[in-house]
Amino acid sequence: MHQESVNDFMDHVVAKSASQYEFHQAVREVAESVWPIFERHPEYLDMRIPHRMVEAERIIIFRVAWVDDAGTVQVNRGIRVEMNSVIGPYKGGLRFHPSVNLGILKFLAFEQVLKNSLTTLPLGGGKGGSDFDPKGRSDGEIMRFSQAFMNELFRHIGTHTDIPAGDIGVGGREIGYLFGQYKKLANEFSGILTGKGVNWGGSLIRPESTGYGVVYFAEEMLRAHSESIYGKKVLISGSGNVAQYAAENANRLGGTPVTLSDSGGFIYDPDGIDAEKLAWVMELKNVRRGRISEYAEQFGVAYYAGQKPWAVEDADVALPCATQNELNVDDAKDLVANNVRVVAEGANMPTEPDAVRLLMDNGVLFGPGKAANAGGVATSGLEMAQNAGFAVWTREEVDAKLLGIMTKIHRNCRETAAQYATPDNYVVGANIAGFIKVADAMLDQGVV
Ligand code: NDP
Ligand code: 2IT
Repeated sequence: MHQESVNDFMDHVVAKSASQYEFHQAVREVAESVWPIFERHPEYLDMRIPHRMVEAERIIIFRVAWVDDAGTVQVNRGIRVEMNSVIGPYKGGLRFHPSVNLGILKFLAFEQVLKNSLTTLPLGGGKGGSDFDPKGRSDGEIMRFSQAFMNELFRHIGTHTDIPAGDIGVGGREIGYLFGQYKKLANEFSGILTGKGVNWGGSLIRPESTGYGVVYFAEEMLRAHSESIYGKKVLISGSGNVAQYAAENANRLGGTPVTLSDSGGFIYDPDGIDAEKLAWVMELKNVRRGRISEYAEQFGVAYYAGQKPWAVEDADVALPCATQNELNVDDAKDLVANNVRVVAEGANMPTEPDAVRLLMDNGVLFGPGKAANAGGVATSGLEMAQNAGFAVWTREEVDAKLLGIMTKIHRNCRETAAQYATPDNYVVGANIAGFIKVADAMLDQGVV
């Protein structure tokens, strides 16, 4: 049976999920990494582990009907992909964005399974969301939509079954409304979401954790080559949760973040986006919900409408922290031409496959999202542990645990990569290490 090739397998995947391009992209990368291990481990193919891993355990698709401020009835689609629960309950974020569809959520859920496996914590994988567009919506509309979304989702989640969190378009505000509605419907105060407010069961450092973690991971990549982020110029895309705290941690470690972006364009601040400017960005984005172009007016720097930050010269580190496929092969050529040392993915799958190849072929250290951005979900796991033990840990405790986890993930990727490729091949390292833990658990638990 193990004569089947990656291409045969991908034909099967594509036939069963036509037009789910992002899902095909995510699965192909993993299949290409793990196929060589089937020589030594034919049992994985004999037991159809890859075929089972690409089939979600369960997908819930539901209508979300709600009334906007003008009194108009709005209808959106809600989805929760419960991908794999072999090493723990389904865990993964909710995305509210007009581009959300089943293929995007399946790619995110598939990545999440392997990412959560790497975190060292007992977390399965899932992802959900809606095609609801929060842009321009009032707080009241966000609340009513979130409540309507939870009116169905509450049946399917639970502390030992499925624990959603935030992602694009879902931050502290939305988690609050979702949690309040869950509590009303279930008549129970329990940790069924992570990213909660710190006064009502949330963990300190969870908002910071994805951005902090990606910078800790980039630092580990540099340290493996006797370098550090200290004094280095850092390009960041996005200006949401992940981008903001990536910039904060780059500053903490002595780097200089110089760009931020949103879907309108990017700003370039050659003097660095320091703590004071970052506080202004957080107010802009998290309170006033404005556009990053306003930064350029506020601080007298350049704004590049409709462009991405990857061509900025003399940069050392690039952290794509916005969305999938935001860094293409031409962007990768710019990064190589500018001698960038490290690309670490804060977003999920922001780098297109041919761009990944070009970067790695040219000696750029490349940290794939499922390893580099795993600090967010790992800290969600720490929030779950605190909730389960009625405990509240300090900032310092959680930050130290986050750093420890990122360091372990980095070491695991390098050690695994060294067995099958070269230590610097973090793609192969992350995919194989993440896969083996899930695959072995699936073998242990039988054909289900
Ligand atoms: P936010 O909603 O807080 O911020 C998203 C940012 O990305 C915004 O600046 C947004 O700009 C920009 N963006 C979104 N879609 C697009 C697009 N199609 N084109 C250009 N820019 C876009 O989300 P997060 O910061 O939470 O998430 C960012 C990335 O990180 C996502 O890939 C997410 O999956 C990933 N991630 C998030 C984790 C978390 O804990 N939050 C954990 C691990 C990964 P605009 O406002 O103009 O749309
Ligand atoms: O992509 C991700 O890892 C997240 N959006 C965070 C998931 C979580 O459950 O904290």
